[in-house]
Amino acid sequence: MIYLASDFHLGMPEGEPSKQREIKICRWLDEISKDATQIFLLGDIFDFWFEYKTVVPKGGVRFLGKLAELNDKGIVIYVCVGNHDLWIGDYLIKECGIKIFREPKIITSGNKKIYLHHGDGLGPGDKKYKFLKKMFLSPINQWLFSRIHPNIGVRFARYWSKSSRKKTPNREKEYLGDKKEHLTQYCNEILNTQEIDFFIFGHRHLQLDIILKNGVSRYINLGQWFTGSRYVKIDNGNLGVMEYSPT
Ligand SMILES: [Mn+2]
Repeated sequence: MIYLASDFHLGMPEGEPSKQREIKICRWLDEISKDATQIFLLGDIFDFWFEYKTVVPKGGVRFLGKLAELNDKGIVIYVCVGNHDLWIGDYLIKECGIKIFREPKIITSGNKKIYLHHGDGLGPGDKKYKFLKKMFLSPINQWLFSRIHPNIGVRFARYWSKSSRKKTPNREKEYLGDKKEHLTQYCNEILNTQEIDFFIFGHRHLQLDIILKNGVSRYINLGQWFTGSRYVKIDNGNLGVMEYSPT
């Protein structure tokens, strides 16, 4: 059984709300671990993450421990790096045994082809972000950032993450239509050259299940776990969109 979820944004807001969300995520992971063979977390698992050579940000201990535990049980856990945690390095790989991917990944289940990514920087537009992403991923810039004391660097990054969210408070609320949504446009573009049954993304923070232009393929957006708890379960090509409600 394959399970997918996205956009936990652990660490935001700091303190209790994030901790409660972390506990809920761990319970969900426990629940699905009963029959999961693979788990895909499609990005922004942390609201901010940076690995200094010998230091990682505080927080997320239960969650990281749970990933390590499930990995030890033999469940394969993949994390697609999102725009909020694009500085994930090899700490999670070494400590928790997870597999990281940054480019879109196509998997198969039964006879279905499934296209996975966080969703940032795909499709037309968003030029400013695409430029920023290049800057953020430049090794020299990462090296420079790592020279700043973590107390200052991490605080600055959290502040920036918070203020960038404030600038676009309404962007997440509604679907803008097939012609305006970058990810829908992107899926339809991909369908011109490839046969894909399901596209699954996060990033948009809006739960979506859209039939694409060929009339059969679907674009599913996993939404976010601030207020939602959507996940997808795939069993031999059969896809179910579910909501986790702890019992
Ligand atoms: Mn996000």
